[in-house]
Amino acid sequence: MRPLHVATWEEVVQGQVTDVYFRRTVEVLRARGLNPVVRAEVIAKSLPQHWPWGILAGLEEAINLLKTLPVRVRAFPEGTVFRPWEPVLEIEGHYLDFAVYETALLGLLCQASGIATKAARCRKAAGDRQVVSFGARRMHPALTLMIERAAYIGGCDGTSVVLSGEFIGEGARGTVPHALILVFSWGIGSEEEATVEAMKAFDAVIAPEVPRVALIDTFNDEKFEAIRVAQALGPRLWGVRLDTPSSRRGNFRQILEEVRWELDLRGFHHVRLFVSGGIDEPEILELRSLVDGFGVGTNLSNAPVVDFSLDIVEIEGRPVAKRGKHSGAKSVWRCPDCFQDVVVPRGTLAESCPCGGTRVEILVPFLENGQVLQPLPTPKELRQRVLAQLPKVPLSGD
Ligand code: PCP
Repeated sequence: MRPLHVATWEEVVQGQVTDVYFRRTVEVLRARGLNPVVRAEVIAKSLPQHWPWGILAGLEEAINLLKTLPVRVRAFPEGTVFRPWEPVLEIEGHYLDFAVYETALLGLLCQASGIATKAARCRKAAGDRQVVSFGARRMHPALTLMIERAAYIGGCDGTSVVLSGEFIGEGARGTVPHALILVFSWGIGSEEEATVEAMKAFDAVIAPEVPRVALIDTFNDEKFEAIRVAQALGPRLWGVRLDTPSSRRGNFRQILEEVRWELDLRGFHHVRLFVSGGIDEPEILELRSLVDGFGVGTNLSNAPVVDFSLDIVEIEGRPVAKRGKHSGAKSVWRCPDCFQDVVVPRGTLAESCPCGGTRVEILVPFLENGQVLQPLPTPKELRQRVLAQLPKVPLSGD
């Protein structure tokens, strides 16, 4: 019985999550006694939506898988900025020892890196404004921890799912759903007072350290709801959330300016504005001067995947690659000052950067026959690693 239609860890480790042509390839090569030592590297030749850079994520899971195999692995540390054509991971070993794991390996890196990169782009667009991952409900729940970990590493300030909060070590964040206001409208027999009464109850029942964020678009005009709930909760109101339905959204910025004006006019300068519903980079850039926080759902959890591929580039020490790929083992050197990279044949020294900086190698030994050679930082540490790099990369490739 498989209540959730997902593969188990055991099935992944047994190589069952594999495209059948890998299994047949193993059969043919084994039958012909061909099992050379190869190097295979993971690169993306381009990135979605003309992204000039990506954030590598999913590496911890990839290492958990690869450490069950007799292979050597070099990789960029998780949370590292990468660019097209840079090998972010390289496997060295007998081809038959890892052939069937290509499908699962790429799946672990492609999806998580897409989400982490989108989160980092939203982070950059938002500046010091809050960005919270609200997208778990758009994806299969078996993926929630991966999705929200990648969103957090990429730079989100928090995630909405309880279990993700425990997994990441950063308590789950949220406001209130429309359902709370709707049920209160029934409970008190009034739609007019439902938001205020629901928030008063929230304030009375929920632990004081939880920010009081009132959802103000359920029944009435956001401006008047904001004033009413601010008058009801006063200094205990952290903010108001506008999830205004698209049919009523019109000029969202003007609605927010109006709410801000009316709140400030009445001394509620402390009440922050939080928006959600269809939020992506353009909305963040347009509203960040006015809004204190963004709830990003679909555009984060359904971020485009990074089109990583794994290709053999060396067989028994001889450089060889398919058309369209560069053969041979490589090194990637990055200048910490100008943040520019060079990809060179492995063993080529490239310390000195034209900017005067001293480059360092970023494709580092990670695994040797089951031994993990690098620390696997916590999500918090990985997030800090990403935040430290973001000032050095542009939002657009122009
Ligand atoms: C949605 C819910 C999600 C937000 C919006 C993500 O509001 O709050 O977290 O939206 P997105 O996928 O468009 O970015 P509703 O669907 O109105 O749900 P609720 O009443 O539960 O807040």
